[in-house]
Amino acid sequence: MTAYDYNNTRMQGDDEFRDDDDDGNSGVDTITKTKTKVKKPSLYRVLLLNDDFTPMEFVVDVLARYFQMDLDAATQVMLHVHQNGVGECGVYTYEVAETKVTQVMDYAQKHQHPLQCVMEKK
Ligand code: TYC
Repeated sequence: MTAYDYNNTRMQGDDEFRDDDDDGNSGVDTITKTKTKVKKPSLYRVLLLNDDFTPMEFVVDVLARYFQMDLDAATQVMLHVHQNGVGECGVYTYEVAETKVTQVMDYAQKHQHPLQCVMEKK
């Protein structure tokens, strides 16, 4: 009989159980320890790319609308992208980042602007 049984498939627990005498070995308890397995999610940067055609006001609107920036922050990020070619809008878990990219691309397309939004693993 194994005294310790590590079960790595459990998502939470960290429990230590002291069994009853179900091993039939009177006076000897089996301790089962479940190891807690917690993984931090990978993070992704959402980036805006510069182009020569999308109006500055539209980019500021996008940053305020989808990245919860106030007018000052949105203008700063827009100017950074305008001057450097690329800039960070925010950092999110995979699904949130993917949703932001889709929202920005759909919104730009709807308004017939060539604005590009991408994500990259941090
Ligand atoms: N370069 C654009 C212009 O001069 C403005 C712009 C800024 C476009 C940021 C895209 O991600 C962008 N109208």
